[in-house]
Amino acid sequence: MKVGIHQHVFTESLNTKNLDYLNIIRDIGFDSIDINVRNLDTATAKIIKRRADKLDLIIKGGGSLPYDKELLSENKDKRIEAIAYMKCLVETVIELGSDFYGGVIYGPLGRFTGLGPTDMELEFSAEALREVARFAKKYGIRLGIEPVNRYESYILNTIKASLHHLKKVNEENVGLLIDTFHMNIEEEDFYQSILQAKDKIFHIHVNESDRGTPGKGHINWNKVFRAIRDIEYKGVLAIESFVGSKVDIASVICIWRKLAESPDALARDGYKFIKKMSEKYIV
Ligand SMILES: [Mn+2]
Repeated sequence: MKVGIHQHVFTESLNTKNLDYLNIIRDIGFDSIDINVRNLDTATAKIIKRRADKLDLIIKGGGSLPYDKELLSENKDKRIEAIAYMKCLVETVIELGSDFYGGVIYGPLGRFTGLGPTDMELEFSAEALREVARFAKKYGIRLGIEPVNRYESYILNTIKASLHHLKKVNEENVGLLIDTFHMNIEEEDFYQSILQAKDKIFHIHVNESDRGTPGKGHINWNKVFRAIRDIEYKGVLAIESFVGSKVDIASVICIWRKLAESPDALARDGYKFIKKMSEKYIV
């Protein structure tokens, strides 16, 4: 099983000055890195790709829609603007040489109306995803919609609702990015919910109940790994946490404290734990 880690464990933004994080990650043993493509220009993306290639490190693109990209607005111009923005992010994913782009890409993260999703909003979301998926497909890129907990979005909170949305989108290269932190809040059972999604799962964020070090909280990892084994998941298990990220992320997902001693400690301890669990269940 390939184990990855999110850049946000180390830093809010990757740039030409901190590329050594890639070496640190590789040295620990990780096979893959999740990179946030928001605020990443294509020139920097190219440089990151070169370093990752040298290290034989896989890249998975990520990045949720910001608050001001009103993909679900009744105003058509705003929707067009949001779709154009998403295509720009996909262009950065192309430069990174990644085959994947996922996150809260079905509506703006952290934006609420006080109601659940309307049929019209879901239709706008599906329409936009269809358009971006067709664009991404030309470059061999798959999209992953990530259901997140109710405090971060009202559009898709569960795997079940997301599978329903996938049917509406109806594009083969759109699937799920599932995340154990969100699942711990919204799903009834880790095993059953992973099983129902099966081969629609394109990417997985292994994320502890407190968003700290995997293995130190109360996620039912035995159920998670049993399910991953039973669906014969072949993708990456990427540790996601936010030790190295500050203001920009905190304002949306409300992380106000240090989740581990250091990014390095979280990465090492998390890697050991995920490796141990996958050896127990999969290898
Ligand atoms: Mn996640």
